[in-house]
Amino acid sequence: MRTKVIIIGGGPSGLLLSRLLSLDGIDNIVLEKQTKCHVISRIRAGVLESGTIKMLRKAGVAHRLETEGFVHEGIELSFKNHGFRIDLKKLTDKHVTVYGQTEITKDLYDIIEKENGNVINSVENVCPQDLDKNNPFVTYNKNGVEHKIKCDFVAGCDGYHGISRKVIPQNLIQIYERVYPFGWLGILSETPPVSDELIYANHGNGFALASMRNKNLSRYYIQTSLSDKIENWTDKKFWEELKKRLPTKASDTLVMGKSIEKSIAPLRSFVCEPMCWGKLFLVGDAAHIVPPTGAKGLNLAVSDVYYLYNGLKKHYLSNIDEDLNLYSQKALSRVWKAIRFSWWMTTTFHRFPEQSDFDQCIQDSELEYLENSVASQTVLAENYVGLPF
Ligand code: RFL
Ligand code: PHB
Repeated sequence: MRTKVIIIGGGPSGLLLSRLLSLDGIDNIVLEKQTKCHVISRIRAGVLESGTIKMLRKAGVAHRLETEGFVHEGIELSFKNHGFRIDLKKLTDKHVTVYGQTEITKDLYDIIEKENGNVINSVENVCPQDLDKNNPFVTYNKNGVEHKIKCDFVAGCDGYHGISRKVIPQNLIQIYERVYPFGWLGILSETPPVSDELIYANHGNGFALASMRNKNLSRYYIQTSLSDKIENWTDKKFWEELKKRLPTKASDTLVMGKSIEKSIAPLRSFVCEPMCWGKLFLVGDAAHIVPPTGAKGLNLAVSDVYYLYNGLKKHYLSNIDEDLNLYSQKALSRVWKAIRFSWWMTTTFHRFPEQSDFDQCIQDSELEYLENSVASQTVLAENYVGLPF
C-alpha cells in the first residue's frame, strides 16, 4: 500500500492535519494506537485561541464549537485572597473560547468518518523507517497482522510518549527541558462553575484554577506534590483545599458535588529542536510540552499543523518546497514564545518546595504590579489570547 502522508497519532493534531490535507485532495492515512472511544474521552484542554478556531473553521468542524462553545472576554487572577480581572477583550480586542478537547476530537472523528477519511485505530508497533531516504515507509501491526505502507512524508503527531521523536538519531537533536517539582490534580464535576470566567489563584498552599466546560460542568485543578497519590484525595479533601485557595468571594459560592473524573498530571516544559528529520515532521506534543498554566498545549499543536499543512500543500499543489523546508524554524519561533509564557505563568502562580518568604514577596509584587499596570496586563493578555500565526 502507498499514500502521500502517513500521520502517526490520531489526537487533535493528527486528525486536524489529516482533515486539512484531505480537503486539498492530498492522500493520507492516520495510524492511532488507541481506540476512537479512548481518544475522545481523554479530558484535557479547554481554552481555545482565535487562531485555533480559525483553523477548525477551515477544517469544517467549527459549527458545534461556535454554537456550544463559551466566549470568554476576561480571566480573573488572585493572590493574597484578592482577585482582579484581566480584560482580554479591551486589551487585545480578542477573546478565548472554552470548548473541550474531547469535543474537538469528536467533531474531527465524525467528519473524517463521514467523508471516508482514513484513520486506523488500535494499531501496534508503529515503526517509521528510511525517513532520511527518498522512499520512507511505516510498518505496524493490527489484529496480529503486520502491514507496510510506503509514503512521501511522515507526520509525527503521536504526543510526548510517541515513537516519532525517538527514531531521530539523538546526536541530531537538542532537547531543552524543565521539570517542575509539582503536579496538577484535576477534577471534573457536574456542578455549575464557581465563576463565569476562569480564576487562576496564587495561594500559600499552592496554585488553584477554576475552569469549566459548560453551565453544569466544572473543571478544577489544584497544585499537588509529585509524591501525592490520587487515592489519598477524596472529593471532600479536594473541595476543602480548593475552597482555601480560591479568593473568598468565589469560594463562598462554590457548589461541590461528586467528581466524575480525577487525575494527577506532572508539569514540564520541553522542546525538541529541530522539529524535523529527513521526511519526518514532528507536530504538537511530540515536539514540545508546556505546563498547562498558560492553556497553550493544544493551541500550539494547531499552529504547528498550520505550518506543516501549508508546507505540504505548497509541495503537492505548487511544487514549491520553501515552506516545508522552513517548517521547523517557523514553528519553533512561535513555540518558544509559548514556552516562555507558560513558564512565566507557572513560576508566578505556583508554590515551589524551597520557596522562601522572599520568593513569595516577589510573586506578590509581580501580581500587584500586574494588577496596576496596563502595560503588564497587555503583555499577559496578548500571550493568553494567542500570538498570531
Ligand atoms: P496528543 O493529544 O497526545 O495525541 C497523540 C496521539 O498519538 C497517539 N499515539 C500513538 N499512535 C500510534 N503509535 C504510537 N506509537 C503512538 N503513541 C501515541 C496517542 O494515543 C494520541 O491519540 O498530542 P497532540 O495531538 O499533539 O495534542 C496535544 C494536546 O493534547 C495537548 O497539548 C493539550 O491537551 C495540552 N493541554 C491544554 N492545551 C491547551 O491548549 N489549552 C488548555 O486549556 C490545556 N489544558 C492540557 C490542559 C493538558 C493537560 N494534561 C493532562 C497534560 C490540561 C491538562 C490537565
Ligand atoms: C481546562 O479547562 O482544562 C484548563 C483551562 C485553563 C488552563 C488549563 C486547563 O490554563
